[in-house]
Amino acid sequence: MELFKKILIANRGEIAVRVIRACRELGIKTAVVYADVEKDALHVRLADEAICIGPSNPSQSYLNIPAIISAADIADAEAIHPGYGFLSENPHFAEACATSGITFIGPTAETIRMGGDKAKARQMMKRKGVPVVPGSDGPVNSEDAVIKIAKKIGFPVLLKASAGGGGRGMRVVREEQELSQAFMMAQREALAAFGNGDLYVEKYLPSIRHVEVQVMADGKGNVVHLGERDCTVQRRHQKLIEESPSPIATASFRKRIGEYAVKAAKAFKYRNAGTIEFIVDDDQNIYFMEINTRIQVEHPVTEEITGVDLIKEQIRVAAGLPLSFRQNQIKPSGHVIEVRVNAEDPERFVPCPGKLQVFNLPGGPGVRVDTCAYAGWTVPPYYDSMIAKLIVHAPTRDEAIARMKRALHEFTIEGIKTTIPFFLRIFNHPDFIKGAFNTAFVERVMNAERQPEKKNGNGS
Ligand code: MV4
Repeated sequence: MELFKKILIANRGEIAVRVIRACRELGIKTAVVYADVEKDALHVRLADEAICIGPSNPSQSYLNIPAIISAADIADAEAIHPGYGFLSENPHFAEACATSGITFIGPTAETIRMGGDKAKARQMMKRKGVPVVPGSDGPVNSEDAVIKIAKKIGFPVLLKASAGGGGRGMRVVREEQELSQAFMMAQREALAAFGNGDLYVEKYLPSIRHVEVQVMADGKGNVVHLGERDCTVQRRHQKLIEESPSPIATASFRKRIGEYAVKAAKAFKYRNAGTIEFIVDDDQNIYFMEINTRIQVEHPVTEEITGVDLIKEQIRVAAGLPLSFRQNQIKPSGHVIEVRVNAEDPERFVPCPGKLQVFNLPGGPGVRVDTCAYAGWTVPPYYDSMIAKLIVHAPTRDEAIARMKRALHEFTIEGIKTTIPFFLRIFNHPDFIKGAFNTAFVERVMNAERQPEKKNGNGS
């Protein structure tokens, strides 16, 4: 079976550039779409063809399904790569591609739909023997049902929106008196935000890490996991640093989490690159959270540690080829750390778009930069503020941290503020160096710096 002659890339920024690179190496022509304000974007310059599909507002361009399908028709592309964000997890888009005879480079619309229904996904995982946090079996449709569960598992509990995800639409309930109001508000908010008011309940775990597993599946029964990524360093559900192996991972932990991930992917009849997201408590208990049915921002961490090109593999399996590797051929080596360089004020994490007067990349051994930025480019205010990912690879975690600090020092950006100074503080922090942190780490560090007289500024 042969690969595609031409792929349309329905995205922008560094991920569009990343997909162009994979296509060029595979001998596949590329067409990209762009918003009128992005004529000078790198993805437009690097692609074989570029089609303007609308104005800056994403709903009229990068989220505009008819415009993208038309662009694929005009370009005569056989397949669409959706990247991440935008339409990448939209089952209607996957169906629209199928209807137009275009291959969607991703899982089936049905898998996307199942993954998007967090209450159902949780229920299915429980049934298949993948551990979930104690809580409801599927959605809960009344306050009384929540009370019954909370009495069994104990307070605090967490109300989560079934159509939410990534931390959106969650509410902690600390005691029974809070429940009635919390339930109604959470339901109303979920309905307004996602058009679906379904909620489910979990025991609230106060101290956790976020550890996810990359999987790759060909839809012919082959499912391989490519190790974990620890994404615990985040702020307000925005990941800031990702690394592999997880600093907490022992050999038995890695075996366990990998097996859970493969079991989960098989239950979803998975095809494509995917991520199984878990939370891990202080006793190393692993709980399934969500499945992400797209390529993720942090995929280079796994590419560097395994040597597998995940974008090429996505394209191959979408073309109907079997996976090009088996589980026993995946041999993770060394330690990889990625940071997301955002055009943001590092004190307050607010977007800081503008013109890049200077943009000098780090290099040398073990350094990779995935970016859409260049000197003279203006970061547009309409999209995500991430302008580059800096990924370092070294034999050990300590060496990876030293290499990251070296690379951050080399990285010179002038004209806008970026998160680089923030990262230098983190990589010098004793708790980061020890690997001893949970999801509250960033807030704790920022509070401690704001109130230096307080020794324990954890905000609680
Ligand atoms: C939780 C939790 C504590 N207990 N579930 C937030 C994102 C979503 N995927 C799951 N999230 C959480 N679920 C229970 N039962 C705490 C979080 C959470 C979190 C999870 C991963 C990474 C960062 C986080 C930050 C705050 C809360």
